[in-house]
Amino acid sequence: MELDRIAHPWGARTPYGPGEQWPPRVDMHLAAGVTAADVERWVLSASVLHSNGDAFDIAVRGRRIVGVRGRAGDRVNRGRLDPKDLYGWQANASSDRLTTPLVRIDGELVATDWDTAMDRIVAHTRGLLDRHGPDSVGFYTSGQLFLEEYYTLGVIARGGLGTNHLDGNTRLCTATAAESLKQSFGCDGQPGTYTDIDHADVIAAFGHNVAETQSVLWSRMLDRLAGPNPPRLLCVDPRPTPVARHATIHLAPLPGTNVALLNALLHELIGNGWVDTGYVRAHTVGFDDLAQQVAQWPPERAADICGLDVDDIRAAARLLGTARRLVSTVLQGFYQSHQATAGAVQVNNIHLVRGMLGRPGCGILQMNGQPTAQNTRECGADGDIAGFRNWADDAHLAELARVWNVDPERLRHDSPPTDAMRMFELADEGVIRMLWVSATNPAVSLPELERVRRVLSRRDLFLVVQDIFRTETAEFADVVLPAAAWGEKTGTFTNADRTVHLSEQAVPPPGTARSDLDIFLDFARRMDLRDRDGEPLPSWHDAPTAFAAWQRCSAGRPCDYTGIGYAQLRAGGVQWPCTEEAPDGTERLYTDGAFAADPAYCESYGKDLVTGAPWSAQDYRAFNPHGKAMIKAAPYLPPPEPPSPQYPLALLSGRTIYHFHTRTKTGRVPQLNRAAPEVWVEISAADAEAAQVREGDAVEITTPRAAVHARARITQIRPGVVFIPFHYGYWDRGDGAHDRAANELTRTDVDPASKQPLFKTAAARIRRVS
Ligand SMILES: Nc1nc2c(c(=O)[nH]1)N[C@H]1C(S)=C(S)[C@@H](COP(=O)(O)OP(=O)(O)OC[C@H]3O[C@@H](n4cnc5c(=O)[nH]c(N)nc54)[C@H](O)[C@@H]3O)O[C@H]1N2
Ligand SMILES: Nc1nc2c(c(=O)[nH]1)N[C@H]1C(S)=C(S)[C@@H](COP(=O)(O)OP(=O)(O)OC[C@H]3O[C@@H](n4cnc5c(=O)[nH]c(N)nc54)[C@H](O)[C@@H]3O)O[C@H]1N2
Ligand SMILES: [Mo]
Repeated sequence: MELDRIAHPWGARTPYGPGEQWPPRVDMHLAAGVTAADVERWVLSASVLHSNGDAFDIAVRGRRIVGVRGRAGDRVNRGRLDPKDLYGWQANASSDRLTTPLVRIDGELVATDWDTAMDRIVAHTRGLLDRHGPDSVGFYTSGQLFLEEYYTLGVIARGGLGTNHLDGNTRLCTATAAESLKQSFGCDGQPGTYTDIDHADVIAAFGHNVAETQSVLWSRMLDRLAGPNPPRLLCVDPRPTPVARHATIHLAPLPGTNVALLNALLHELIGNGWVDTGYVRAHTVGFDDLAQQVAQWPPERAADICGLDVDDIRAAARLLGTARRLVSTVLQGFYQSHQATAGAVQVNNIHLVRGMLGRPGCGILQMNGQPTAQNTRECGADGDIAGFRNWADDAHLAELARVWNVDPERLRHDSPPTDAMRMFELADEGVIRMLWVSATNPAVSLPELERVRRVLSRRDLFLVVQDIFRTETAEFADVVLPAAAWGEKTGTFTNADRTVHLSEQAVPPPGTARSDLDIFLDFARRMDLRDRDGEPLPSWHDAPTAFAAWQRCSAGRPCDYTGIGYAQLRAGGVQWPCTEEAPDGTERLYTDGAFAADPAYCESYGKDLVTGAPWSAQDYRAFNPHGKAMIKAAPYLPPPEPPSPQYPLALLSGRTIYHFHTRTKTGRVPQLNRAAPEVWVEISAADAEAAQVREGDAVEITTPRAAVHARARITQIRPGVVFIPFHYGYWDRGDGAHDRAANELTRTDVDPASKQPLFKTAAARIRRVS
């Protein structure tokens, strides 16, 4: 019998013990009236609604997707599927998919053909390049396209046009994961692996509601918890999430106080001698500075700042300090705050100090969120350079210029690659005059939406929006391009533990929609982009040839794909690096205490954790001449915009298990939409009583930016804190009113090192409305 996976999101338990293999459990959902016998083809794919990388097959009948079935043999999920994946594929067949390009004529978006739309874009780009140079053109892409698409876009933007303005919505998502890994290990790349869960005796989730956001990974944890010798669980989250409910210790710090808490935990680890001194001496630099800084952080001090019980902090430290095999996961409760990188780096420090890295059960997962965020980063379609190369190292740029066969001068800029938040500022200042947005919906997902709308509606900004639906952002566009969705195109993607999956085309796209890869390549051809020998740039023409080009670009770098082929991926996911020497891929990085941190090899020279100022090559060489892991301490700084008499509550925003982001897909899926049809706000009983709010009442939430309306849900959330999901934009509202999107309320502000926005920091007040 198929369980109702809305009511039971994690499905049935399959308990297992430490060191055992996670038992398979195959989840399947087929359209009403369809049985497995009716399915004509099963087409290989994996999830695009989170970063877990759950592998499954798409059921096809005729030219329609009719369901999905988990792949029992895959290392990531062993057949399990998340509720969004079980039901989400139905969005592909929505009747309101974009099927033709649209262009703006007399203020209205009207349907047109591809030649007209693309020629407009090309004429505009040419004009801007002639008059203002490449830095008048910006590209804002995604964590949801395929590897082949990012790599192609990166080559076009950086190598073809020569602009420095290319970033992904990964800036909002995993910029801090990448930055914290660069800070600690010299390079992006997840040290750990999901199989560490199978071995761990302690699992710690830092600002990560893994139960709702990587629900299959959580099923793995639940199965360990249900088995013999279960791991103990530490949850650090101000909310009573499902993770908190299963935790051995739940610390609910006041929002924005992570660094104070982590400093106290490190104080206890060092003070109690829970330190692997041999590891620290052999493989790290910076320990003495950390010991000095955290000496000032007795748990009493943190307890005060974080609003925690001092004994709970001590107990948590003991859990971490006496763990023999520790896995930590970190996500948006750390990444979307004012000391994002500083906080995430302290989690890395716990593992370095304890020597808990590169062995079974000892892993760090600086998580990703989006399905292909890792690819955006490694392909350099964000503020990184392809192949985890160092933008500040001329030798790296010269090498990349050779791979692309372009003039190295085209890749050289005086400043780091522009981050997305800065790109919107530059557009606001009239410097960026064309913005090409692909597979992201900034009119709902960026902070402070009133400002975003102002920028997007500037008359001197030529806006291209490439999406599968007519989104809130598309409404501002000059040209809208209809894209093929997942299931309608072929390509690879890499999950949060470096597992690469292949997703193959199952059905044709609707109307004249085309894959993002085809669109980018068409643009390059129409622009007549050429390499140094006058050959077309990029030189490839489809997904397999793009992948082959990427393999050459990745050769010798930490994310080496040279040993991975599409044929091999048909048998199951493979973890990079995968080379001739490691033909089956690599489960854990840094197993021998050797890091990708050599000054001539590292991806970044690092940054000051407080100011974000980049270190120079000299600074880096002085600190870390032999390429060891780097322990970096940070002082605690109070969050901006703390609660005040006028705005007495701390406002958090985030996710529910049933929806993905701005709901363009999950809002169109009956099961998922019914499960969470409208926006709500979580509030404690004490705060509800003070505001005379009862369960289900309509309330208004006001911050210094705006007010939105939501239904009250009274929960065990800590008093003084309220939470609103950010999924609800206004594409599905007849009235078009924007009074329910969380980002009306949020502020424009970033972590200095990663430039990730502070979605979890705002002061608010609430009142009941009739
Ligand atoms: N169902 C579902 N799954 C998803 C997604 C989705 O939209 N829906 N999106 C995917 C993506 S792109 C991402 S990035 C991930 C995000 O996955 P998560 O990071 O797990 O999700 P969030 O709800 O954004 O935030 C996690 C938790 O951070 C806590 N938090 C807030 N402020 C603080 C703080 O100051 N300190 C601490 N310690 N915790 C704090 C919140 O209470 C919240 O429970 O999910 C991925 N998976
Ligand atoms: N307040 C608040 N704001 C947040 C967050 C938060 O926790 N709180 N989290 C942030 C995070 S972590 C993230 S990742 C962002 C997500 O923010 P967005 O990226 O803006 O959210 P999505 O709804 O996923 O937008 C993806 C878009 O791509 C389209 N799309 C899907 N598949 C394809 C495809 O194959 N091709 C093309 N061309 N388009 C496609 C979808 O229809 C959709 O419009 O939101 C951020 N904003
Ligand atoms: Mo994300």
